[in-house]
Amino acid sequence: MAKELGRLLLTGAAGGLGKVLRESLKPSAAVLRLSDIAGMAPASGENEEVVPCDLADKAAVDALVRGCDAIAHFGGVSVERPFEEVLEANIKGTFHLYEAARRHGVKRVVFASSNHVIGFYRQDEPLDAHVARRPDGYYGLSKSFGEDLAQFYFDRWGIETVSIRIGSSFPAPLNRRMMSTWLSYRDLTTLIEKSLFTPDVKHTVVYGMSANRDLWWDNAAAAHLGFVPQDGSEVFRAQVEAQPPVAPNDPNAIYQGGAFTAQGPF
Ligand code: NAI
Ligand code: 15L
Repeated sequence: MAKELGRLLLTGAAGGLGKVLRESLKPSAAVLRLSDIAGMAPASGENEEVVPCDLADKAAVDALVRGCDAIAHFGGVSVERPFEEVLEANIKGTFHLYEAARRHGVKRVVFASSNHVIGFYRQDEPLDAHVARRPDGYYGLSKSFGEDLAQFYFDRWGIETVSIRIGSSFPAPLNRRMMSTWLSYRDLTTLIEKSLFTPDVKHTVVYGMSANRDLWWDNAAAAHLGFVPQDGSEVFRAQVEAQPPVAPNDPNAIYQGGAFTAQGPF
């Protein structure tokens, strides 16, 4: 049983991961405040609050954060999109969230960063959490900005963040690349719990991946979180390798960020 916060804000609650976390993070807080710009199922019982909000609206985000003890920030544009869309939801939106955290004394954020902050590294280059970032698009740039915001708000205001560079979190890996990047929902939930409740995390960067066979990322710098993944992509290998082979010049076979490295211009 995880420790319990008073009120935990989950942004992106209507999204693919948000719907999963709405259930799996229940034991982490007395009240889960669920927010998204998209429609959400109504609150069920006293342990949930549903608060629609556009992250681009600074005043609305300020009101959203008031009264919360910690934030799991999963809302925003989650794929490569035109810069103007990414700017509003991810760059301004994450700034609004940290400003509200500062104003209302929130001391812990879990930030859903992404492997696309390092997407232009090749798949044969092993990385740790300290490598220079190589974002693979506007989306990756926005997550890189989010990690810098997290560091700044720790250095200036003492707000602690765990930035989780999530690989590919889906029920199963969808292609060969995701055999390396896959993160099960169970392992994602454990990693968020560790990120919420480990003392003294400062700004920690951790790669969000399960115990897959062929890993590109080294989490030694985040060992203090005590995250030990329980799942692995190997059980899906036969079904993934039944797919047609990927051409050697396909970005999915070359770069850690896969197809994201070749999207746009819009
Ligand atoms: P998703 O696209 O299903 O969910 C994102 C949610 O954010 C959506 O419900 C959307 O309505 C909401 N949103 C978008 N713009 C908003 C705005 N202006 N104001 C408020 N809410 C807004 O994405 P998913 O897969 O659930 O990912 C959740 C988070 O995790 C995202 O931040 C994504 O970048 C990150 N992530 C996910 C990965 C994955 O494999 N699922 C991998 C790496 C990062
Ligand atoms: C991400 O950052 C996306 O949000 C998700 O939809 C996946 O595409 C994932 O990265 C990935 O790289 O597989």
